[in-house]
Amino acid sequence: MNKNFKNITKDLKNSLDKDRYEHTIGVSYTAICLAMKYDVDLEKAEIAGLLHDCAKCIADDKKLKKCIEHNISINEAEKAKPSLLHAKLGAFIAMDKYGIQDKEIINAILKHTTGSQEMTMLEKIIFVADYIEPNRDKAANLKEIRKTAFEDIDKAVYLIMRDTLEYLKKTNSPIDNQTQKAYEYYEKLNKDK
Ligand code: DGI
Ligand code: FE
Ligand code: FE
Repeated sequence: MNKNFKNITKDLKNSLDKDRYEHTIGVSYTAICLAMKYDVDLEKAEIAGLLHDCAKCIADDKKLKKCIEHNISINEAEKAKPSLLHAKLGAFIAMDKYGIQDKEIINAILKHTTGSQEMTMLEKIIFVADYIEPNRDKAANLKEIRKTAFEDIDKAVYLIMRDTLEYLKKTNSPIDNQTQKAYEYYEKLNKDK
């Protein structure tokens, strides 16, 4: 590991629970592998992977409080399900606490939960690595998506969004506009191929 990231890793070990910390390390290494395949800066992939869930273990009421305190907008879906805010709040903490200034890294953290239309390669890598990292075992179609991730990343993004939306609909969860719009974009992109 890059020496500069040692402190961040140490800090994350304290602020995340054990499973979330292990997931974080898994996402970071998986993101590095995808970055090798798709010609993206390995250190950016590593750091974005490490920090993507840095706000995940903050209690929901505290997440809401911190967002209000720092003028981070809260939409209807986030109001109903504050855990969604860990992406926006994580991007803020990456800048504010960990001193990350790179916009590409911050955007990858910001978009990692809902996805977005026209994501950059680094954004897609974090979105996909989050779903396929080796500690994940419950998600649908993992075997197929893990393989697809290294063959056609746009297709992997689409498959993840399709399965996530199906799960959200089945569980009657509020759907963020961004999640829906991102899905429609990647669905069309894959159909037009
Ligand atoms: O933080 P992680 O668990 O590693 O992964 P994540 O940040 O992708 O969050 C995963 C959860 O977020 C997953 O259960 C699907 C959910 N999610 C994604 N988009 C939406 C959503 N949940 C709701 N309610 N609405 C969304 O639009
Ligand atoms: Fe997350
Ligand atoms: Fe994650």
